[in-house]
Amino acid sequence: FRPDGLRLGMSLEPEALADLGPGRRRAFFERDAGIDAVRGDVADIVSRVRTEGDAALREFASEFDGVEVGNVDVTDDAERAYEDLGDEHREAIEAAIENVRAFHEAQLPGDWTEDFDGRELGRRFRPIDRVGAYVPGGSAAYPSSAIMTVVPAKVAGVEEVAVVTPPAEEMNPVTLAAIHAAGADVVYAAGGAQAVGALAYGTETVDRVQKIVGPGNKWVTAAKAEVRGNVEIDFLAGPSEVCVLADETADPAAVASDLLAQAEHDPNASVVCVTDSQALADAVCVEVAERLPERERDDVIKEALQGEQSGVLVARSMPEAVLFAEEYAAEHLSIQADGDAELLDRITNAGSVFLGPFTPVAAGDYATGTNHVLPTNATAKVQGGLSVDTFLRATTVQRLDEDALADLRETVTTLADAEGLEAHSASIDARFEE
Ligand code: HSO
Ligand code: ZN
Repeated sequence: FRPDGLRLGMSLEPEALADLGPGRRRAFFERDAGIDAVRGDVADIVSRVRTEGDAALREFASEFDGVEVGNVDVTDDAERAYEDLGDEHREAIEAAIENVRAFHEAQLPGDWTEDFDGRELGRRFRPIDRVGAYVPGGSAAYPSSAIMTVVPAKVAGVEEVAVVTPPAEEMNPVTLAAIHAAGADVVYAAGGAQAVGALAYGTETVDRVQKIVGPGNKWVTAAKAEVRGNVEIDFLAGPSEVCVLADETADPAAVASDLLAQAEHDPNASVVCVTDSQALADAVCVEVAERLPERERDDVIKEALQGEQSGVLVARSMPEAVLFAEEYAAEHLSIQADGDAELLDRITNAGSVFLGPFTPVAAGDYATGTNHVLPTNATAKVQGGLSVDTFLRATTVQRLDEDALADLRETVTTLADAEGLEAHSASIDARFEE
């Protein structure tokens, strides 16, 4: 990071996209979750949990969270937290759950069968049995992440959803309540790499799961990378990102506030505005400077804004700005520009897209209904975020009648013979023996 205090006030200034050097382009395009630095330590933690079970969970809770954990299983505490919750929080949680459930129910694929020239072929979708979700605690609490992980799993029909969330002297009651309200079957007070290890291998208390999902810090993410292969994972999610693609019609205050919002997640968050308008870029920087001191988490925000991975960039044209956004492949892409739908038509790489002046990214973070567990580090080029698909697997099904098999006979036996697999051919021919 550029050291704090070297500049007076806020340092954000518009930069010409065309002038970015190779190092700076790399900072934008090859964002890094920082997991390599902790891989070794994480491997040790996971292996200790694997061999020592609950005892290791307790020891790491004491060492890293500064908490002496009594019961690792806090399912009942989550239910109690829900019952004790004030109306305001309960209503907000229920409203968010409702919207997330509706959107994810709409994604449920139906089983289908179709006739392909006499071959009856189809796909059926069934849920995974046991899933684990990581719900972060730490400097911010994340009840919303409980909703975004548990609700889609339950909509998909997952029988047993286990949630792990970091222990604390006083666990965040809203997080616990949201975990319960979202429909978790069991809740464990475990955080960090050790929680991922417990879900992957099981302990005396924690039943192992078949797939681990959810966001986390670099320790959690490195642990997911470590256990991948033994257990399925969703993907490796890094610090939050937003790219705002804007033109001169955008409201600078709205753009600035979206940048400030995602920047407050993490000092390594990457927040970018790319625009063809020098006037808008100038105005966004002014708004950022004016609004930053009003924000509670201004220290985190400032670090994120000062990082090489953040900036306000001026392109020579909207097509050039679009190319940047496409290469950046944002977790969140906000388009605040005239003809936003046409601009979107030229974009293929984004985790979630927010169109127009009244669609702040924060609305999707909590309550539009879309999922906020999204691909970062430009992995939006190859995958989408959490959805009901994450919790389903597809099985294909086929049935042939005699004529359909007769039609296929020559094709199959020729290829089987070419592979030297004569018994395969014979299994076809057997159906035609007198
Ligand atoms: N923007 C985050 C999700 C979140 N925001 C949770 C607020 N709470 C995902 O990158
Ligand atoms: Zn957010």
